[in-house]
Amino acid sequence: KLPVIDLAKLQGPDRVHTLKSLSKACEEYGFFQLINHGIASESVLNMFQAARKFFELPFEERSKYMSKDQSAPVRYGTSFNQNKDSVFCWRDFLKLSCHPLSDVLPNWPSSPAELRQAVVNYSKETKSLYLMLVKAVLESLGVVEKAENADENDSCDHLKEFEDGSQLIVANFYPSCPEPDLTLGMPPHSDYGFLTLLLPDEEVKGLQIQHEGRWVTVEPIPNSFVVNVGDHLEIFSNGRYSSVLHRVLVNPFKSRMSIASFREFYWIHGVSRTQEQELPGV
Ligand code: AKG
Repeated sequence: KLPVIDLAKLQGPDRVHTLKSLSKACEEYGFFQLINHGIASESVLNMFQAARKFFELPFEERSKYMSKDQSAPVRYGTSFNQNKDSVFCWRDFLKLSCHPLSDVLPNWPSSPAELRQAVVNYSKETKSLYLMLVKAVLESLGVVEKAENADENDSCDHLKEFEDGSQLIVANFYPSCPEPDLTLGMPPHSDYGFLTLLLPDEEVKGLQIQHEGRWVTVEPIPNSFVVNVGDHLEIFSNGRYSSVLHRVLVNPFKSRMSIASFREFYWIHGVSRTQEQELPGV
């Protein structure tokens, strides 16, 4: 079972104790589940529904957003390349760059009609949650003493750097797979950023993390995020917090969706330690 962190407790009298639990989770698992995160369930629902509708569009419509340019404001990808006999992994994705919103928005898909608004709302809400978590992480590392009351010349400057930077929202869609033992939704990898905020499918499991040499399945908790340490935070913390390998299994009967939100800070842009392993049997 993954450690659970209660954001409400982080903001109350239990902060010090909760910061210790946060620290332990980041050291021992590199992952935790975040409850009472304060993001409106409507924003979450709208985000999932709009993304699902996008994946249900005809291929001709979705394929308009395919791009080899890694920095394109929108990129759609599918493992189901009609010209190849094999699949790399069993996943479709829609990557939307959210920075700055006014510049990228006109490039995002215009269909389904509600997608743009859903992503704008969701990205704004996750940005504030992200900053709250970054403050907590810095405090747990002892980089700032108490983030909210931090000395202006010292830690506030430090925190300010976290307010800028890019945000990427990735919707993942894993279709049901007739032979789930032959492929993976996503191969083992660690995330490159500072922290990843993931909304997993509440109905369908699939995410596994590496812990003490085994693959541990994440049990979804309703209305919660899965948060994980990325490579940048592992480096920033001098290896105290771990950026842990994780992967996604596919389901023989049900499709699965997840929404990941990544942020990258300009001052550590370019630091990357991608770990991708070959998939057996694919
Ligand atoms: C990623 O987007 O990097 C993931 O690992 C997705 C995990 C998931 O779909 O549960």
